[in-house]
Amino acid sequence: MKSIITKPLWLATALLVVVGGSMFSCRTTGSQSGGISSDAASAVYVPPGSHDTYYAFMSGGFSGQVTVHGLPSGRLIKTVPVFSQFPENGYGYSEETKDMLNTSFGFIPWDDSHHPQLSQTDGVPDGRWLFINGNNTPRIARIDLTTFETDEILEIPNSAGNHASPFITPNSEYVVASTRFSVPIPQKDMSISEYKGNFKGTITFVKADTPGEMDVAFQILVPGYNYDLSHAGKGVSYGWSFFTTYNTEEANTLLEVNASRNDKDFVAAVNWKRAEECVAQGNAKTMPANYSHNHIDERRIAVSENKTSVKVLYPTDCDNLISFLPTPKSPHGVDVDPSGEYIVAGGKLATVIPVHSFTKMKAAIDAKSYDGIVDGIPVLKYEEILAGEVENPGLGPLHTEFDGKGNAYTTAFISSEIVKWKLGTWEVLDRIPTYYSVGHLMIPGGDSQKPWGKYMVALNKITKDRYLPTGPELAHAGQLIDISGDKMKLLLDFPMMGEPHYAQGIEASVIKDKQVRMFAIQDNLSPHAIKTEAEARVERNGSEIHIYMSTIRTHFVPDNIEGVRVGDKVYFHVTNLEQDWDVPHGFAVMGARTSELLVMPGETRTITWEPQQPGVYPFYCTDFCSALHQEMQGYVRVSARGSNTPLTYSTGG
Ligand code: RUQ
Ligand code: CUA
Repeated sequence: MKSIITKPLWLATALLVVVGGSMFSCRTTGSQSGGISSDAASAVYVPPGSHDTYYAFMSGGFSGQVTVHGLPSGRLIKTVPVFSQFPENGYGYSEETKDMLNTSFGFIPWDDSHHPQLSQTDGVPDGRWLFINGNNTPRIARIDLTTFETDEILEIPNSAGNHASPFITPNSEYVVASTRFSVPIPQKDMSISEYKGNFKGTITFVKADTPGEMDVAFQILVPGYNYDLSHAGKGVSYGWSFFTTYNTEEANTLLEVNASRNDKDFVAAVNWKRAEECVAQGNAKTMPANYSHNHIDERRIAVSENKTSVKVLYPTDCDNLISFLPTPKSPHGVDVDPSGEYIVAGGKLATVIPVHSFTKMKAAIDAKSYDGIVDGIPVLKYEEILAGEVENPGLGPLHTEFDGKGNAYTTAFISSEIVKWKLGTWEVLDRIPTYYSVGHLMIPGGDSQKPWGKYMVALNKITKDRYLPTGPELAHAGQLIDISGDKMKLLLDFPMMGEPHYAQGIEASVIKDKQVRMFAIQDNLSPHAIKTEAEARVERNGSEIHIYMSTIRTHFVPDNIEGVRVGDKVYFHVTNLEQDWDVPHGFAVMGARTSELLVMPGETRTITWEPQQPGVYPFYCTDFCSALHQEMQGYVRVSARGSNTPLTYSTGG
């Protein structure tokens, strides 16, 4: 969400002049510590040997990954590869995982990940799975939180820029996906100047509650706006999901000016329970589509299937499916309070934070009190559905989270601060500067029905002077803020990977005792597994060499292999026979054009190698596994093309 920085300067300047302040300029020259209180150090100190009390899942932004930090320490404890290849463990390189990155465009080794979402039961994060969107080539991934591995990725058809995603419904029924960029649907070759009225958006509901079976339940065809963010209704608004739009002008060029003309854009309120009825009644059209569904099966191998159609609902074929809630001024985030009654929009160019009332919205829909109808979608009246407006909320409000104690916290990007305000009275209670240009914020459970309202993390786009400088690109960072008292207190800065977007947090106890420690070797269903060293072997099949190799502290079997020729394709099928927690072995061979393999206890992983020249090539274990780790090695002898060196290998013991 870097685009806001490049918002026309005149806008930012105008807003600053209107408010008559120069908060931004004095902030940027402010003190380094930025008002850290004296007890901050002890509040974030997690003594050596102790655990943090929360897991925080951070989007890896343009790294395409997820990072896991502990709170309150901020310590980075894991990188989970999702949409990008990861040479550290072979994700996306090994034969068992590379199909996770299949799409209808072929193999795509990168994406831009924005919004992690924890699975929920009854509106509360339950610690089973984490979902995250791929923004560039529209996809949604599922991470299993017993292994911290990505085990499913679904591509989203009829979408372009999967930004309003994957915002989950309260029982993990659906994760949503909505197109940021409207495009011709179905795609075709046409002039961009014909955008208005011809390009369309889609809002997609993906079935999410069964691992391995993510699929598009239905899509809704919507006008050609930009769909930006979303959150599901809960409590009283259970059964609804809300999506912000901007560019209701349907401009196709110079959006920074042309999409900022309308005084109000819309929050689209989608009644997904109603959508289910319409689909069940056969009101959806089946449309050809081409998209991939990838998942890790019981063999722990990625399988990729190609899907060929989707169900599309037109709002004209399903009454009361969507309503448009007029919302000032290119809204960005949309957040629903723990009760489900208040729908808070972050009008990034607005001077107030508008809060819609779900009850009033329902009444207006029932009374058919419309301002007009667009493509079958009624537009409600702003004043009629408004619960209240937060005045003087800071400049450039973007995202809001809740503490479960009746308070809301909104980030203000332009004035670099977080503003605390009260639900119901809309009065501003407190404000705290952030360093700098805060985008999202995260309170563990802060978008659910039961926030753990103790800490808040500000997710900043710019850090300027906060860290040691590192050339042209500086650290991205989170800032931990104590929200347990009346006044917010800054506790800690900590750097993060990629550009931070959204994050999720959960009490550690929900997850930490459910961890898979190893895979039982007797249950290893890989067709390339060996269960004992005695099964280790090398087989030639034409120009393919299959090496069935075992690892255990501290040797490979086989460790010496001869008879490989230039022109062969060599498959190293490495099975880790260890049955102990935290004893992976690594594998790397000189000249391989892939990555290393990191093989977990009881698991089999395969990497391919095409030797280019005759010689003797060492391989070794890359993970320091014991005192004799440096002894864990072997050689492959490679002979010239057509040579008759016999195929031999050591059998150990
Ligand atoms: S965005 S800084 Cu990509 Cu979630 Cu709002
Ligand atoms: Cu195995 Cu080092």
